[in-house]
Amino acid sequence: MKNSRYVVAWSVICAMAVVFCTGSPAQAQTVLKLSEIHPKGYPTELADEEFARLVELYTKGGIKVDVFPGGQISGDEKVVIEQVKIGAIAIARVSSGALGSFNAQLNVFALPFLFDSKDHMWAFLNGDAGQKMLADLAPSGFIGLCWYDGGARSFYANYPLTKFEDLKGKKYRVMPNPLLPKVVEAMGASAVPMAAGQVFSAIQTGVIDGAENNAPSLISFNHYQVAKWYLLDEHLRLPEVLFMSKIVWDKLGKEQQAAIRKAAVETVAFQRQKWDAYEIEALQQVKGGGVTVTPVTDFTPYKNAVKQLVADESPKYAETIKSIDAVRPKK
Ligand code: GTR
Repeated sequence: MKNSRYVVAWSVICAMAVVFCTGSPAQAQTVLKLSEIHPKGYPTELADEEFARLVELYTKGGIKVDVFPGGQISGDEKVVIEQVKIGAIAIARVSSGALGSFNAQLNVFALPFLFDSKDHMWAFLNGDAGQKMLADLAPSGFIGLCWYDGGARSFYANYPLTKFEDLKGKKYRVMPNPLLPKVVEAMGASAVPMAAGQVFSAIQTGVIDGAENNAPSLISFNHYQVAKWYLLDEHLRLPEVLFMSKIVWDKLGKEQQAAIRKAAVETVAFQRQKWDAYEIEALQQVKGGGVTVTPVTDFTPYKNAVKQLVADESPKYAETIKSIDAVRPKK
């Protein structure tokens, strides 16, 4: 117990280096580490950089955010989240799919076909219920700062995958999350949970037949090089989250906390704009890389396959789903 307290205290010191620029405490600068799995230039990474710029501006140099892109700290978001929880990493940007293992309310996003569209998702995320979900990360040891767009996720594989029936009996990687394996299994495939950093070689060596993600991730993780079929069934929209360690947060002053919040909120429109442009470009790059991309015109078999699962799981998220339905675009 004594030992683990020591580890936590030491970790927080590492996450929160205080640099005394001139030796005078009045000019001390707090340096916070931010972990990002995607490489430099990816839409979320650009938003992290913008966030860092704004934090430094709004704290008048009192806080510097150091962005570590490309999974430099860890290519496993589960490890990153654990480190944020104990205060060893101050800030991270991860998928809500990964964070769902630490904060169950987020697993609502792991329900397939939850949102009708990108606009529908944002109407919810920007509304009171979406913002409350960020606030409700606190009991898990996190301060939710803002949502970012993560597009829609679809299946891709190293064998001809052009229709629903092709999923049957194949092995697909999923993010470690309590609900995601059930989604893939409901669609007839078997689910293999693993970290994003392991997927490339797992596809290459045939440990798995495929995975599921948005087009930008197929490029950023180079998966398009080993998976030559991409079936755009768009079964999930998992928003990205920028969040902070509550342990580190609680050590900051009120003004610094307000500056961090303001900076985060202001990066949302920035990230969405970068995302919207890159989503289109990345799909072109995937096609240009020799991948056969098949759009889905009839979603019926996909939706039918997960119908029972959605019915079984939905009661756990009844309040949130009510708020999601309330902003569902009229048909
Ligand atoms: C991406 C997301 C990453 C990571 C990855 C995954 O869409 O941006 O943060 O979670 O998916 O599948 O592990």
